[in-house]
Amino acid sequence: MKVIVGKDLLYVNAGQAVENRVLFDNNKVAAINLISSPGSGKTALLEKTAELLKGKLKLGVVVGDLYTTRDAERIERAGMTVVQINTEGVCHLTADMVARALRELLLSQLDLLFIENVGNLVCPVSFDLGENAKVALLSVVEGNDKPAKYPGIFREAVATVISKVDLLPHTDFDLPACLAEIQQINGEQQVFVTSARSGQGLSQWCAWLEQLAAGKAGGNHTADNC
Ligand SMILES: Nc1nc2c(ncn2[C@@H]2O[C@H](COP(=O)(O)OP(=O)(O)OP(=O)(O)O)[C@@H](O)[C@H]2O)c(=O)[nH]1
Ligand SMILES: [Mg+2]
Ligand SMILES: [Zn+2]
Repeated sequence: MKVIVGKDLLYVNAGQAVENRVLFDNNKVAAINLISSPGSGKTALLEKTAELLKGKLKLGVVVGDLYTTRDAERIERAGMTVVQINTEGVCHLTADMVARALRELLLSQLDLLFIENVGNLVCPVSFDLGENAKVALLSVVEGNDKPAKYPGIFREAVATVISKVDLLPHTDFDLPACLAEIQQINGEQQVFVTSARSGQGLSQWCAWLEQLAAGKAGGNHTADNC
């Protein structure tokens, strides 16, 4: 009987992630792995980002969901090229799933590729997808204690998006305490305080994305604010 342990799976995943990364590099596409708890606002952020970067960057999305195509439909309506991965119950994306999705995309025609991971703050962190940057989302309705309770993603993230700040007055979320905790875990990362509802913080977020894409393209892109 052959038993495959998690370590082997991660080893296989790492190999495929290297191949994905080569593909992104060859096509000069910046790939972002968006990771958060279910419902933190990943798709809403992408919908707004599409609106704000329209005409500036060519955006594509690979979206992971356990079953439905609801997010893909929203992303398509927002005007982005999208490929849906249904994981059939698996609670994270793997590099192999992403590789199969990439076959459905014309990467050479994109500047930025978002990979919306399955809503889950824990195991997606362990699976390298070949992305250039992991971005964490944390909404203010989840509680400001989350960075310390789930430090893995906040340690690895190049940026954290605090989302739904329009709801701040209705919660006991301590924003300064949360920002301090994120800083303590990883002081190198960018933090964006945002609302997809009011638009707060999204111009800074989009400017950062433009910089990221420009870096990947070798400086061919402009870095206008959106
Ligand atoms: N008030 C407010 N609601 C938001 C904001 N962003 C998202 N929402 C709402 O939060 C809910 C979840 O948003 P989604 O964008 O679907 O979240 P998600 O992280 O993509 O969810 P999963 O893909 O299921 O993990 C929806 O009802 C959104 O309308 C925001 O900035 N402010
Ligand atoms: Mg979503
Ligand atoms: Zn998982």
